[in-house]
Amino acid sequence: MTETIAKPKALPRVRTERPRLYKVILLNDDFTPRDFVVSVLMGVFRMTEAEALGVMLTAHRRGACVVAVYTREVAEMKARQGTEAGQQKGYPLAFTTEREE
Ligand code: TYC
Repeated sequence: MTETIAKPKALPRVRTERPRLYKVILLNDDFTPRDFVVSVLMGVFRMTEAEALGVMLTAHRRGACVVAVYTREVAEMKARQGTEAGQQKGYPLAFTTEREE
């Protein structure tokens, strides 16, 4: 009887790529009240009042501020929720998304 001894098989090399990340960016405008911007940042992005105030002031002074970084679907959903919250009140508040390098 012939006996074959199986050679141990090399494990396949599995390559997992990390998902690309997207920034949510808050854009300044001249009309949306500051405290409304703060309340949207707290509600949609789960920020504390102090964090939201800092982001709002940076956007106000510099024109825009990165709010947070997420995978694409989450970033786009949060940007839409924030923008729609402003539209409901008739404000031009706007969030955009941008792919990270
Ligand atoms: N510039 C607005 C004002 O003076 C406040 C504001 C801040 C609006 C940041 C949008 O992303 C913004 N009422």
